[in-house]
Amino acid sequence: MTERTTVAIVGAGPAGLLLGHILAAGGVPFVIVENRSREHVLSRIRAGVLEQSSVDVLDRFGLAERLHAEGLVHGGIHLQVEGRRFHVDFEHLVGRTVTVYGQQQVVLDLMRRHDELGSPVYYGASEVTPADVDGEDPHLRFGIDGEQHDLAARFVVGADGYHGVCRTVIPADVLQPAERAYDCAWLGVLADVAPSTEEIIYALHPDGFAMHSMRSPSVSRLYLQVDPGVDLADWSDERIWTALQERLGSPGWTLTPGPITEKSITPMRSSVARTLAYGRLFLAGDAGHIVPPTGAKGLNAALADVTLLGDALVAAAAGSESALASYSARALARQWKIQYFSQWMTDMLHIPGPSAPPEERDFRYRSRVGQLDFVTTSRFAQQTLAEQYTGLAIA
Ligand code: RFL
Ligand code: PHB
Repeated sequence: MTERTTVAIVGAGPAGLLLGHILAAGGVPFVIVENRSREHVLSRIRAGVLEQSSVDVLDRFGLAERLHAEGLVHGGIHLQVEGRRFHVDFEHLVGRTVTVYGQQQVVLDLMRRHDELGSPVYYGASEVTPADVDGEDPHLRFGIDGEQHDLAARFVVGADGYHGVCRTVIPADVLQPAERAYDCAWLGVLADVAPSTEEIIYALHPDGFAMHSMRSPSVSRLYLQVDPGVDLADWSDERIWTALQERLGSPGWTLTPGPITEKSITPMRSSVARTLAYGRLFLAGDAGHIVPPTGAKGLNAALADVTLLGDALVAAAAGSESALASYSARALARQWKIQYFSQWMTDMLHIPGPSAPPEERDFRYRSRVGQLDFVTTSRFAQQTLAEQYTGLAIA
């Protein structure tokens, strides 16, 4: 089957689905092609924090109705060190907030609106293959239920995540990602229990980092720093709750455990492609860059990318390609600020794992206690954190 569109979007994660809405609002034809089933896409448990800038973008396209009804507005976060818990008050410091609303819910809202609009979104596509993206006649080839599709497009967007196909069609000497690996990973759990805190707690402990987040008034999301190679089978629910209680413990406070409904390990790495543009192919979101989750930036950066790219594609479809020509440079300049912040938060809150020499762990722990003591007593440091955590302008 041969089809033609203006923008072929690979990937129906938050980036691809929001881009579709921006193009729809601008009257630009598009097709979204996703290799997993709709159910699989909706079942992935990931990010939970939306910057104010992300909420603003969803509002701009009328996509935030349920978010405003069900999302939890947080005026700050807690930083904890040596059992001392300190509230960083974003509203007071920078007059901004963040909203805790699961990535799954964002994706569900975006999908439902595409259903209402009757948008062309293919799920379960096989062998998705971008072709001739560096020529005048780009194509996307894929199979649906055994039928071969050949989609011709003016532009192809890779919104297919870090393990997607689009970045692989860019020659290695052009893509050239700058990368950093971390010596730790996060064990994340979802639990059917009311959160024991109103706002997120980020804690540094001699055993490593721990975090208490949430998804709703009755669902908690918690994370523990672990070594990258650990086996989930070694982490019983009881061991997890004991470690969380130990690391998040603070005088006069208790953590209420509950049934764990999901467990996973997330490795931590940073990677930024040298360019997000190759011929008529543009990368957005995790396809172009990833950060460790400590700053809560991945989802927000994906939404910011497609805001820039969507506006540029709408202008290009109307005959002006100058915004598209500068998309990669603008998105990467913003992204490197996000990389810096994510690295800063990660380094501040993690120490080397148990396999590192004890003297090194001790030095790193003590220097981070010093850093957290500084941040929790300096208004300037808190303002810097608050400005970045609540989100940079998308421009
Ligand atoms: P996604 O969400 O990975 O979506 C890409 C989509 O492309 C599909 N795909 C393909 N489709 C067609 N053909 C192919 N060959 C394809 N290959 C892949 C995939 O199936 C998928 O549907 O990328 P996108 O849209 O760029 O969104 C990025 C975010 O998902 C990601 O950055 C965040 O989840 C990162 N992240 C967090 N970000 C935040 O802003 N705040 C947070 O609090 C936060 N916490 C997290 C996180 C990520 C985590 N994990 C598991 C990686 C916490 C965790 C634990
Ligand atoms: C989450 O709720 O999943 C979450 C919150 C803050 C982060 C990362 C993840 O920094």
